[in-house]
Amino acid sequence: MKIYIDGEMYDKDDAKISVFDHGVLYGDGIFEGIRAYNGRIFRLDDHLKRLQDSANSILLKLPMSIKEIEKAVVETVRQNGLRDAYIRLVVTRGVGDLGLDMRKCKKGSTLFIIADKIELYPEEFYEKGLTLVTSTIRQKGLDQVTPSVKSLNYLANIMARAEATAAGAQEAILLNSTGHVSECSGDNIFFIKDGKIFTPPTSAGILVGITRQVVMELCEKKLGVKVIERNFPRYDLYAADEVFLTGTGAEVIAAVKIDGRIIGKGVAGPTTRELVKHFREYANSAASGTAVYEAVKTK
Ligand code: PXG
Repeated sequence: MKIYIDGEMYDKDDAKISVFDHGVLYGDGIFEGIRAYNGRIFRLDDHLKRLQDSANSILLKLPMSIKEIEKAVVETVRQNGLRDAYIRLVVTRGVGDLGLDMRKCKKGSTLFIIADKIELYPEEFYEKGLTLVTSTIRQKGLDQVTPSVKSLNYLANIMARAEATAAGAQEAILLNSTGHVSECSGDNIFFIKDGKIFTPPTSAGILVGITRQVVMELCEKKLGVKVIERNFPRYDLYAADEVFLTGTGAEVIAAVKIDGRIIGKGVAGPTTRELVKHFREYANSAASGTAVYEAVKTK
């Protein structure tokens, strides 16, 4: 495996960053989780836009231009010979001293890219659906560093996921400070009721998922249904016909049991199944992203 760090490729065992990097000392940094399907990097442009937005939001100067970062991502996937991959792109504040002051990180930010094989939910989960529980951990408020920043501070999400695991569930729902549903520990959430499709708005405190965006486009183009972004309580999930999650890792996946309540018929519903099919078709199509191996890029 070859890992990219600040312009150089390293073998896995030699890919190291300083213990004085503020990414390590304070979780001061941002990241993107990206997939490649069939030799194309899925919605790379959108991921890099979100990276830029996250960077601006935390006063972080990216070490190079978005165009150069795009090239580095493509090159890392290429050098690892992968067609289907999970790519982790991380930008840290860089090496500083033991204080919080970001001005002490004089060398500037560090960027590294790992491209690996992907670990997926077993296919049976796409038929049977996932079990969710509501976490006791609240989503960060909008008056904190907003959850829309994909920052290296994932402790709340990790703790929420641990609660799910302890309860025998696969994912945890985070409510926000007003008690509305925001998202899951690593996925956005949607529900379907009487043919209408709903998802929480950005103002609920969510990571604005790339998969969420693609699924909203597919709902409109393929199902002729415009997704409604509005705040909702857990009750709406319990009373839904179908609930599904979206994320880079999970793609589109049904949730069929939430806090002990059976949702709909207790298996992946017809609309969710249709969306899974449309999503996979799209992900493997030439329109889905940046080509890694062809000389001429088709977007
Ligand atoms: N909410 C949160 C909190 C996330 O971390 C999403 C929503 C979905 O966003 P995207 O852009 O992926 O549709 C995420 C993304 C992992 C993993 O290793 C987690 C994510 C992405 C990739 C891998 O568990 N979370």
